[in-house]
Amino acid sequence: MTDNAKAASAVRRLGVETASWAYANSGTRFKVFGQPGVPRDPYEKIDDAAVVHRLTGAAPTVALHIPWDKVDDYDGLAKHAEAQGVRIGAINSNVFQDDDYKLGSVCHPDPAVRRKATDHLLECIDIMDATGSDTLKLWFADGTNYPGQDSIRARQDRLAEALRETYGRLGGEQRMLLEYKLFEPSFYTTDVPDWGTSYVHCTELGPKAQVVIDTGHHAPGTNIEFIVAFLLRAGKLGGFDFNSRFYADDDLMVGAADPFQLFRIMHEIVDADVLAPEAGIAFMLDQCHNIEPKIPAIIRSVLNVQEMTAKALKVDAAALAEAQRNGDVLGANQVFMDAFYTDVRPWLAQLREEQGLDPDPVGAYHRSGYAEKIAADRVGGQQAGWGA
Ligand code: LRH
Ligand code: MN
Repeated sequence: MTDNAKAASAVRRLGVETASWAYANSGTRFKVFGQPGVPRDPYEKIDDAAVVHRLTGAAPTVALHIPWDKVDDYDGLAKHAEAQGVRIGAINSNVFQDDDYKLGSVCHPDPAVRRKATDHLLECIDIMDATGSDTLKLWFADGTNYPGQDSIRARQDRLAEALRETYGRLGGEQRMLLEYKLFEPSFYTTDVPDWGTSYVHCTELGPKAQVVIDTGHHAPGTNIEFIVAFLLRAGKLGGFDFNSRFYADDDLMVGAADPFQLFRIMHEIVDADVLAPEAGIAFMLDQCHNIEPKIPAIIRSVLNVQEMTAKALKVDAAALAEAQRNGDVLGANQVFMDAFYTDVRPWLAQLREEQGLDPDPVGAYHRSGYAEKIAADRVGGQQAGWGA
């Protein structure tokens, strides 16, 4: 198989997981703007995710968030997804919106609150069993706002205890991904603030626990691709929550604020030969479309991941390795930049046509009339959101 054919096959097999909550209303503390046609329930969120997959051919799974996607019949929801041509992906826990969690959830000083939070994590695994999901994604807002508020070490002991119990409940092929975030909503300590903290907890837990990198959760100037390379080498990278930002956890479209960063990240993935689905790296979107139309924004995001991956597959690996071996700093950088500056869009459009897809998925969405249809159909009821 030629390099070009290998690259084409790799791109065709790339699966980006969209987020159910990105189809719903979201905003900031200042305002949550509604939009016409926003889903009212998880079924309608899955319908929209299916449209993204139908038009891109590259978004076969959709992540759920509990309780935002709570339903009476999870098996029924999974069957609905299947009928629509997608599958349920990661199940995201939520122990950050209940009044009891003001001082934390699994790290809370009160054992009764910790019990409640841990029971929610276990409930999420029940939902994985019911939907056929193999991935539990954990993010904790837990932290403190003032020095002295609580014991930093004691909170880590509490966290480890809850993670241990949750890990023990995982069955068969199931795994758990531990997400970290530098700050917000806590502003002094966050109990899982960085990759190192997540890495140590995941290593203590065992092989079914891995780190998830949310690209919006780092201090400004953090070299994220270094973290990617390090965790890959350690066999502890489980996946990504892709988005982009100019300042903090802005949750903008991946590749919008810093396409070169996304290219550098995907280069580490391609270079380590872990792009294929069987390598088990989850490429998930975790975004909020506060002002832009949500479905075309998510289509655009999937295409951004495809484009930066295609550019990474265009890196002349042999020339790069030789320049690196020879200490040819500028030569190596030139090889790297040549790939980044390669316009892969015509090639991707051709690949889509070969797959029977419209070469311009965003245009195809606008031409489909789907936006008008859901705006007309989805009248009444409560538009879905973060319920905060
Ligand atoms: C926290 C986070 C986490 C999700 C939430 C929707 O900022 O990135 O991944 O649970 O966003
Ligand atoms: Mn995230």
